[in-house]
Amino acid sequence: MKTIIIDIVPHSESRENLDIRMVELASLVSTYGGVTIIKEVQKRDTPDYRTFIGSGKLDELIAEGELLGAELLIIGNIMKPSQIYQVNEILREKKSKMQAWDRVDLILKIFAQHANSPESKLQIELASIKHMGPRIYGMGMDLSRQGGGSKNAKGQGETNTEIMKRHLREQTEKIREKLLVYERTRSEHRKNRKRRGFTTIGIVGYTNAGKSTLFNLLTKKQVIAEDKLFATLGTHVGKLYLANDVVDEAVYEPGMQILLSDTIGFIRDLPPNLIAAFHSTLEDSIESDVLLHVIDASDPNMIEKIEIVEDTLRRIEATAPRIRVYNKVDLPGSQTILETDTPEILGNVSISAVTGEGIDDLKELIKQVLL
Ligand SMILES: Nc1nc2c(ncn2[C@@H]2O[C@H](COP(=O)(O)OP(=O)(O)OP(=O)(O)O)[C@@H](O)[C@H]2O)c(=O)[nH]1
Ligand SMILES: [Mg+2]
Repeated sequence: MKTIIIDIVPHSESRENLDIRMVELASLVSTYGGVTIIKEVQKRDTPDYRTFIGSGKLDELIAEGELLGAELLIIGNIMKPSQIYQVNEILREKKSKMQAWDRVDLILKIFAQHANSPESKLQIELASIKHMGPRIYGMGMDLSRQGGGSKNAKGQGETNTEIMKRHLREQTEKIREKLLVYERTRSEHRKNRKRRGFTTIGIVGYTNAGKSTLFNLLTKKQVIAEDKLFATLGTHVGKLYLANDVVDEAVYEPGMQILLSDTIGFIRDLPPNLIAAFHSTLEDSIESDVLLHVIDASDPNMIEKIEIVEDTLRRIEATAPRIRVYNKVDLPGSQTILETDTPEILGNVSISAVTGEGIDDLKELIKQVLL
């Protein structure tokens, strides 16, 4: 799918940040299966009220899209429902083949592609209603203006917008109820694990940091790990094998078992609604005794991504102490450990989940932290 991407940034944004944002946006597009044919950056301090990008720029992009046969226009920002609605209206009026999505639309589409459990499907449905709902009200308003509307049983008029809102509210309720069942099951499982004396470790981190690769290495499981954003959407739990040449199992408290969980990754600018929708999936990590924060040390934007993860953890109230795992040190240019005196950070370790370098150090650290 030929795609045009445009990112709107304030004049103050640094050159470096611009590049980083663009690389991430392009990799979201390719994760979705799109082929980026035009990348544009527009510098403006306040987005256009009506269309976010401004009608001049939009016209330009529509013309370019027409010429190159583009089907998708991705705006790398979070737009107001009315703005994205307007842009799509303009595309329709100009008979463009393109559809416009904002950043959240794109992430939701990727989530929908990767969702393979009934629970994650429900979570995405919920997040989509939250995100798309107001846009649908917008369409409802248009219909009302065209003289729509109907009467309810009591004979009182109910506008299309009201009907739409009520319908979405009911949908949301239904999904919430279904999700609650999963949430209860998860919470039962957690209680069982506690009763059986399991210690739990949750793997968290930015998307594509290597969480699933590390999970597979430590649990000998085979969760899909690939160079795509949001390859993992559900939660996987496996037993952590601590015994190896360095850590003598006899020294390790016998009978103490550790469960490791791998889950969905974080990304910048995740709207709270989206995070909330994934709450039950994230709960296994939130409620862990210890967190492993996996960091891609080869990423030039490592420090900012660490901050985004910390911020997201705060937002979901995941307060467990954590070990920072600097991954991908086999890659050239990978950075060293960022020293920190935050008391919740129990330790730092450099590893490669691919070559196995540093894994013994990590296990040793886990042992020290847990015993
Ligand atoms: N060179 C190198 N590549 C790695 C390492 N760890 C993971 N990768 C690669 O990084 C990519 C992402 O790995 P995943 O394990 O899927 O990352 P993730 O954090 O689970 O990503 P999501 O589930 O998509 O959020 C894959 O292509 C891995 O092969 C490492 O230590 N070194
Ligand atoms: Mg993963």
